[in-house]
Amino acid sequence: MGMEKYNNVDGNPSEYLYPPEILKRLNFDKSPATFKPKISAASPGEDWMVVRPLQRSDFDKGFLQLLGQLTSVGNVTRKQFDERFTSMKQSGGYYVTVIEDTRISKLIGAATLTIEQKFIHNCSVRGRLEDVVVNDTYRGKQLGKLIVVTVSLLAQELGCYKMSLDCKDKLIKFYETLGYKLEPGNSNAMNMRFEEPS
Ligand code: 16G
Repeated sequence: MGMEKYNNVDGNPSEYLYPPEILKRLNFDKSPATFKPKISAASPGEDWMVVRPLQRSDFDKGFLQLLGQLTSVGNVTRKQFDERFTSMKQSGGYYVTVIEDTRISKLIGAATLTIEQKFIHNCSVRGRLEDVVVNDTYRGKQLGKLIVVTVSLLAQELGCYKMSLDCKDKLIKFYETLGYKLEPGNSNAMNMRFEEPS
């Protein structure tokens, strides 16, 4: 897989958001999650499944429809998608990661790691797990675990001192099995919601 596909920002549809090679380096034995059978980002368990960075062409592979299973997406046009892809890539720190069913060229899972630069902890970086979604018709393939462990190991690989998330109460147990903890006295997520532009 050539780096030219990664570096290209001229609208090449197969262009990656970040270098795909990093995912192959992740050591799944470092995760507290248990996979039965054993799978990883490099070997996701089916030959028709691939775990990879978001590509520009994913607009046509149902990425936004998949996100629509998580929350409101709105009517995002191809131009808006393209501009956001370019802007995420240029600013760095956005690791949108997906699972594709290559038999039908559709995305069936996604999760994002965002990296926040800090002055604290020796100018360290903090990871945030965002927008985790798996197509529920693929139940039983450990895809939720696979995509979350992938981006969590990626956070560690990229030097994050911690990785945080917020989620619905019913998902706490799931994230606990993957190594996330409710820290005593420090486990509240608070939001201030603003009116969204129509
Ligand atoms: C969940 C997601 C968050 C997403 C939000 C959308 C995870 C771990 N958390 O909290 O990333 O942005 O839902 O909900 O995936 P909202 O549309 O109400 O902001």
